[in-house]
Amino acid sequence: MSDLVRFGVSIEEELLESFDEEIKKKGYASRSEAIRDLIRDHMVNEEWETDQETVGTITIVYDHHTRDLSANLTHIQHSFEGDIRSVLHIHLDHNNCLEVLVVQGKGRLLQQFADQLTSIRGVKHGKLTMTTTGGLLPSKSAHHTHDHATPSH
Ligand code: NI
Repeated sequence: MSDLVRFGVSIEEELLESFDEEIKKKGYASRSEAIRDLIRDHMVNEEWETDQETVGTITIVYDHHTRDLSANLTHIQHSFEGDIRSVLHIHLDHNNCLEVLVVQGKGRLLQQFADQLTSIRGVKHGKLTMTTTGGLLPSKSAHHTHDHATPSH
């Protein structure tokens, strides 16, 4: 962990009281931890909005019986210009599959990819979670070699 710095903040008493109430409900042990999380959350938005190299997860739920769906999903994933770091697939019940993709790349690229997957016929629900390390990520896609030695399908 990097060095901690203390700083003072002036804030209206009422605002601080409602903030304290709110973070208590959420289970924060300290005001500092809550403020750190708020700042990190802001940094995540900033990173995604400025289209930097970043990471996220895309969760989709789909009925695998839907015609052409599996082929479409595979095709879109192979055409993705960013990096799919990992995929988790769970057969939820007789019809439904849940897939979580861990993706890395430029923010806008990841958003487009999530939209593409979510809008396929048969995909019932899709959600992109944007996250970050809080620091700069080295671009993986820049030196990416894709030799299809271990096909995923
Ligand atoms: Ni399945």
